[in-house]
Amino acid sequence: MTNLLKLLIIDLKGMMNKLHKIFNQKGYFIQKNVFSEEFINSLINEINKIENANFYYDSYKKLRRIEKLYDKGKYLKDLNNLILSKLLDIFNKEFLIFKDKFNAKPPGGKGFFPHFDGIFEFQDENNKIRKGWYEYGNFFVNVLVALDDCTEENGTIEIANRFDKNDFAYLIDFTKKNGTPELNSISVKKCSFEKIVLKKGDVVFFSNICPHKSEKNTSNNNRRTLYYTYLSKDFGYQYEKYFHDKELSRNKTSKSLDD
Ligand SMILES: O=C(O)CCC(=O)C(=O)O
Repeated sequence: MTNLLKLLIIDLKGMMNKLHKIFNQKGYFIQKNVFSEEFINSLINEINKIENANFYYDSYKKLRRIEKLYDKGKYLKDLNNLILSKLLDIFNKEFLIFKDKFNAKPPGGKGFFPHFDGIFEFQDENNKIRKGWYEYGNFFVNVLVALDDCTEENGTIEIANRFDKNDFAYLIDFTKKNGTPELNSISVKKCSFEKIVLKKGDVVFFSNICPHKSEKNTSNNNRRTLYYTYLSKDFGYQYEKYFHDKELSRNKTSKSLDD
């Protein structure tokens, strides 16, 4: 190996360690220009043709979300594999996909209340109270891929620093405890949200314990994003179980403002 190549590898490792540190301290970071316009267009084409996934519409009958789609096309699968290898580089740890969704925020589409992800109680089919995502593991990474430019005008995501302790019993006390992970008003006041402005093809990695929210899309165009959420491989492949439990769950409340 040449000295230059060795230096480049050391440099790359240093960069990955830095991202890992930022994730542990702050809970989120942005990577610019990760995917080409061509790749993103191929993803959009695939998403537009999907049939056998879970579709959600808002009260105006506009498509808001598609779930269970990561294995429904070549590019969607490639995306998962590319993210898995990035996660391995950054965290020096293997992950598995835990859940996935395509969010379509159409013009006029409303935003999301400030919330964590996965910090809520749900009642299973036997009326037993369950601990949100923490039924399946406790180390989650959300990966948001911008399929459109995400701007203040079209209601881009806003993220605050992660809370200090990744513990379900501790975090639930900061929420409204209404079956969703929505933060209570005292907790919201403590958060300082950063508007995350993105270009098509940029990616945001963030912890589920970073409060996040978004505003209405006031532009004339869609704001489309893909969210793939990963769980440390230590907890096994929980994807099917998560969606099965979600379907049977008696919670019907939502953290979105209008769906
Ligand atoms: O991208 C957004 O508008 C926020 C989405 C969000 O927080 C969610 O789907 O849980």
